[in-house]
Amino acid sequence: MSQKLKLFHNPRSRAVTAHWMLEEARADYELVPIAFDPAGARDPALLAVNPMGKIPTLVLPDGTVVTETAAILAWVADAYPQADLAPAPGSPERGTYYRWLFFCGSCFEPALIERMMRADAPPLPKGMAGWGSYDDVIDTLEGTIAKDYLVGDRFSAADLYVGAQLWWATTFKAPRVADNPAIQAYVGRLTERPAFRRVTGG
Ligand SMILES: N[C@@H](CCC(=O)N[C@@H](CS)C(=O)NCC(=O)O)C(=O)O
Repeated sequence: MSQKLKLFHNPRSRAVTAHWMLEEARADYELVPIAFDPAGARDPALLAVNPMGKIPTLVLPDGTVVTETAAILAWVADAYPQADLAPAPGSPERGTYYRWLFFCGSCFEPALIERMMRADAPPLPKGMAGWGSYDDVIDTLEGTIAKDYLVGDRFSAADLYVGAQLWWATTFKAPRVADNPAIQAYVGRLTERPAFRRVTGG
């Protein structure tokens, strides 16, 4: 059995975030390229491990499958403690770290998708939508990223995820992101990191 981690990957997908994380951790991994079929057919090798047919999907050497970007980042951070990408379990910073790591998938991403893909529809009721509203999400992020890092005074997987999503949102000109000097300064600091440049070829 291969001792390497396997990341199902496409360079134009959320798998870039997981790839960036594996590079930050200096993990031993291989990429399994996944092509997107315009007709929507999913790769059978991917479906065999993840019935959602989604990437990123990470397969561990023992065959365990980890899906969902936040889960992959949390797993990698804990598996490579020497890379110092997460505060120690039980430390006061751990709660803040989890908060921002999970904010992306629970709040930022659905809010962004609602705003970009349902721009003409009335906003969903704030009390029902788990992310409240796009503007609440952006206000919250703006207040948080004013300091260099989300957790304490150093880079963590939470910055990697928030930074990757803000960078991704910038590429398609998301309102209040692409034209926001504080957000762009934060994204700029993170995307200068050598590991990010290695995965994006920048
Ligand atoms: N909840 C997943 C979302 C993953 C996802 O939607 N990935 C997209 C690529 S960015 C995908 O695999 N799309 C291909 C498809 O659904 O066929 C995560 O956070 O990782």
